Amino acid sequence: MFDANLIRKDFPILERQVWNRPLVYLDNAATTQKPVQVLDCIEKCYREYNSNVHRGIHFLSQESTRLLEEAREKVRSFINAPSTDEIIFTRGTTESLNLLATCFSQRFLKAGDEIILSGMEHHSNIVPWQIQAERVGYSIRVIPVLDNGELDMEAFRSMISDRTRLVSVTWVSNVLGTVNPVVEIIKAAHEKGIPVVLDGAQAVPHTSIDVQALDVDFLAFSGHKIYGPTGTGVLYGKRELLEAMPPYQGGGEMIGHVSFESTTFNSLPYKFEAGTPDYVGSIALGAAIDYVQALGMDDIRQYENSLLEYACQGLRTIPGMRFIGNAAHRSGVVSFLVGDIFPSDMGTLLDHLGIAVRTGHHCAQPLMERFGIQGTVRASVSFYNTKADIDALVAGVDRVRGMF
Ligand code: C6P
Repeated sequence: MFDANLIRKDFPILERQVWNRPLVYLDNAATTQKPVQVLDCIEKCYREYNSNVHRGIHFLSQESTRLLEEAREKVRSFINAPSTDEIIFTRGTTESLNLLATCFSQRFLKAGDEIILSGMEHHSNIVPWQIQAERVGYSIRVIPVLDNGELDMEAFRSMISDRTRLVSVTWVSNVLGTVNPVVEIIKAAHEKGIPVVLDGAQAVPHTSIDVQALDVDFLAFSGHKIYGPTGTGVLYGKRELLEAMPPYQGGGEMIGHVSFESTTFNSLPYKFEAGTPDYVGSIALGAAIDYVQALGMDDIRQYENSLLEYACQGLRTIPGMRFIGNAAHRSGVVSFLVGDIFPSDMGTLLDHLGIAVRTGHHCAQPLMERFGIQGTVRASVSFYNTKADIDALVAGVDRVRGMF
């Protein structure tokens, strides 16, 4: 049985009081809290194993290298990638997407080409492509978002052309919670031989992933959103694409041989991991993956979906409530506005009741423009949240409404 109250005992921060009230943490889409298993792993790494990886012949270096590569194997198995060579450790989704935009554009894109993004992308899946589009001369087409917060799939199909070279979309919207039809998107793109990138930042923490069953070409996600340390992340890519791409950054570890005349590069995945990596972070990300796998990703999905549904039911009863996004398939987050209360006012007053939510544009300004709003109030759930947290949110929102 899934027992959130028991699980909460693994998360010391959830015991905190804020403004003399028990913390109700509903900002999990921004970052998740860390279980003692991850905190202990970080401490143990620095206390017992700390030594630079892939560089030392000595005992500690061999040990930390082994632990890092074991963590890579945990990530591989977690997303069912064919090989650890295809798992690149990064600083997070943002760095994964910047790496990809830079290296993919350099190798595969030219002036006159097109790539397709969607209207619900986080800035991390817009700006890196824009920077490269300006440099290379390709153009960006945008899948429109329907009023209910779903992608206009008909429009998507009609914008695939002979010039399309890549589709890069978010799996789950960090604002709307929409779970996009990624199987359909990948199938439509692959029928024309076009590779697909999935921004998995808001999907990977909430559902089980199988990159081979999906046949997705690239997947980016952040460690800190899946109970791991900040500054960690992953880029998965199919071997043949990664091999064809040039390196992202130059420096230690990514080389084969260096001379002033020419340099050869290391094999995958190290070609894309220049410099001393955050090996402690990645090892602790492995501990986070162990943790969520022990809970079971399917159970996590079911529990969180029921909590989200419970939240929507409660919030719906509040006069003046307007949900932003009503897609048939949703995950993780609920965004809303109440009457004409500014989201930041709602967020500040909720905070004084001990309730942490995020307010604002959520790094998705084009989506805000699409809905003609400045921002939203967003509550986002984790498996350690309870119905009591949701009751506190609903009561808090209603109380704030009553103040205006
Ligand atoms: N969204 C949110 O509160 P980083 O910052 O690199 O870990 O993740 C970037 C990112 C990329 N794509 C999506 C869909 C995301 O949701 C995020 C991060 C957080 O919604 C912080 S802005």
